[in-house]
Amino acid sequence: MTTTIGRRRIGAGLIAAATLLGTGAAVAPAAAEPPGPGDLPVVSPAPQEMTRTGRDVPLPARVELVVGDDTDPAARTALEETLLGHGVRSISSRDAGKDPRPGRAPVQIVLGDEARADVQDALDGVTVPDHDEAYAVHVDRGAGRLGTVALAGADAAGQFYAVQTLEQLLTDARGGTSVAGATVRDFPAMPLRGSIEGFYGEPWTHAERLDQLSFYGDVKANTYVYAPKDDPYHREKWREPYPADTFAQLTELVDAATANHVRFTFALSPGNSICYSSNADMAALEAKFQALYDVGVRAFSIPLDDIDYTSWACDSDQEAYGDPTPASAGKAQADFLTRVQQEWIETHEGAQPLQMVPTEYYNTTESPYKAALREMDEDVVVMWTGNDVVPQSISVDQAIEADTVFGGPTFLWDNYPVNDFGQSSGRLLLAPYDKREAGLSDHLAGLVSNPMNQASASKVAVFGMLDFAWNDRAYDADRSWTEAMRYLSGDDPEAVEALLAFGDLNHLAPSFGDPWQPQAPALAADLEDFWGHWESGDRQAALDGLRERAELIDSIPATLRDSDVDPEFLADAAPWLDANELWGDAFLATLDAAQADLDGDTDARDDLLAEAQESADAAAEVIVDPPDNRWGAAPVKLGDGVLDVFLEDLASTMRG
Ligand code: LTM
Repeated sequence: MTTTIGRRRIGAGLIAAATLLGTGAAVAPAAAEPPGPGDLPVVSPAPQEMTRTGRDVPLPARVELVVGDDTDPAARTALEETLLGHGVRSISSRDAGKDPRPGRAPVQIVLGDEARADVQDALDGVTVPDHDEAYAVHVDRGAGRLGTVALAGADAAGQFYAVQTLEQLLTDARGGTSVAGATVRDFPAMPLRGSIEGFYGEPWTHAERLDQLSFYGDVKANTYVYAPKDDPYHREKWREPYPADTFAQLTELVDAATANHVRFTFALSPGNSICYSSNADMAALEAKFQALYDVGVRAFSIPLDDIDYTSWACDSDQEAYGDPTPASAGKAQADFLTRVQQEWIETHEGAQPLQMVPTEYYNTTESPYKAALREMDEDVVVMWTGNDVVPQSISVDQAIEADTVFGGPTFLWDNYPVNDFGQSSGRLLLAPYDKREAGLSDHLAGLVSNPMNQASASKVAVFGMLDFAWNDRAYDADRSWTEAMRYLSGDDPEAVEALLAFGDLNHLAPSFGDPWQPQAPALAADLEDFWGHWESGDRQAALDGLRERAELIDSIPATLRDSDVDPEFLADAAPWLDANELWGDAFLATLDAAQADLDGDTDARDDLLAEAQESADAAAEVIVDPPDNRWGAAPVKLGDGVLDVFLEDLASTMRG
């Protein structure tokens, strides 16, 4: 069974089967000679440095893998899957330090720590950046069809990321796969990158979470924070242990995260009922953390968002901290979190600094609460959502202010593409990640997305966010958006075009005030051109110019349903695709009506306008049902305010 639509599209049984197929298969045909340095494949997230340094290396059917004790097992597994998914039939492995056997495979891939002697040789002078999670890839074509590929990591994660990059350097040419002749030196700009399942409403399913973890591995994310607001054992029943079956699933997630170099971060949100000064509550929290620690979790978080911080849950807090106020709540939280950091985190080997979400998470305004919270142990990492819960934009200056008021570099909880609030009712949020300033990486501890209840559809925005978190200074929203669609479609150009057009119709990004990204900007630009021609009197040019967009929109559902686009994405998007089908009909019928009008055929015009109205009415009645989201069943919003308004306006123009 195929496990993911992403880059490593390979079944679990395939490795064994393909390896058994033997070693006699022919070498892949020679790759085309590279036309120049600009012809390298796009790698996402964008590497810090990537240059063409030689000719492509044809990937033969037989490859030798050189490994050592230092080789990261997850990186090795990912590499083997990648090779077998690209036509390699046999992988032999050789221990570093042992001489190659006569008749060895034409291509050697050397995977390991940068310090290993044979890795250094294969790097041929290329250095791994001095940075956590850094890596280098060096592809060197020798005489004939020989070649060496160095995959070197500064640490285990670096090795894993070298493999992820290698996968994107594989290109098909003349029927065979080749490795682009590139040298990559790369590292992440932000230390923590990933997502926080922190929304209200139906939590993700176990299968969705497993799929997400594999996706995060593909895009070099290292963090998944488990914080679903509607998991009762995360919030209301935070003191109670997980039932055995749920705990078994959590354990499976921890293992899947580890296999993808993702830190499963376990969050407990006790703020609605905790007694900060109670040793019993401290013990309850520690017991819950301990259970997860025992199955391999090393990162923990205590979110205290969306709680009432103007009342106490017990008399002893009143005695310890006086009347409940934001300032006394800040002091109580700071004391409690300091105890967790110093008494529990620091006594548990390998545990990462505690993370927390303050109750005032949504601004950088100085306040008595924040002043009290700053007294907390300085190792505790504080999250912040930007200014406003769903901010219009996030600037470097704001991040600097956040550092000051929260007492150190903050961990950005970015509320995009989350769609659990009223303004997002009926919406799928598919616009690219945008309006975050380059340079934020200098001031943030990390960046996580709070995604939609629709896990797979969230990948569009999260892909961009992770591109930004890896290399904010090279981030290009449009490029990244297209790459996200390539990822989701398995690089099918027709599906990419349809996904981009669908994304345009689902582009509005709401906030608690005005939207921070507009609806359907590409369609809106085409409509502006239309009216320009129409009003200047060239109505035929107006209609001809818009037909292509209308046909594209009309074709989206069929193109996507007939494609290899991730079926989970299609399931998430199903109601929006249903509405799209009807809006496509309405759009085409309205243009046909305008054409009939121009041709003087008023009967045909009226029939077509009636048909368009019927489709538009039916489109307006499509609802999201059953609802994943806490706004419940809701009418689907698609291209709203743009397409519907245009169809109305054009019809009114015809009616006179
Ligand atoms: O943003 C934070 C820190 N908390 C909540 C989230 O759980 C919720 O998903 C978003 C969007 O509604 N808003 C919040 O305030």
